[in-house]
Amino acid sequence: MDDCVFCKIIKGDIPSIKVFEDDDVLAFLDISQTTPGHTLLVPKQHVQDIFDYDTDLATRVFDHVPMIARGLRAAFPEMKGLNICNNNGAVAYQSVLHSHIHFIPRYSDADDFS
Ligand code: DGP
Repeated sequence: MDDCVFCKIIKGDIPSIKVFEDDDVLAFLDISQTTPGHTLLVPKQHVQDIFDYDTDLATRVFDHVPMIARGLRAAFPEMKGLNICNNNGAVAYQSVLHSHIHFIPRYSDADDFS
């Protein structure tokens, strides 16, 4: 997808801070850093949202979730918890139309939820 910001990140046309990469996925730091370590996991194949996945691709992408979570816990030992969320559709606050999973580390009860 020529006009997709996450496809450009996957291709390296837009720089990102990579957390993990293999043949199926790229994980990189979210530009907004809602909290330190806020990470996005995206399929390399362009799919718009959860409704676009077939079972095989869903398995290959979502199987990475525990590993990314454990990696963030190792990298940010002061992390006390983690929100994992996946927005689908503008009404659900999806702003980038290339499916992605947010990992938002939580450090205290006072962390802003946004
Ligand atoms: P969502 O609202 O669920 O579609 O989240 C999209 C996220 O993508 C948002 O938290 C900000 C992030 N984002 C948008 N553009 C860029 C970019 O160019 N680089 C990085 N690293 N993150 C981006």
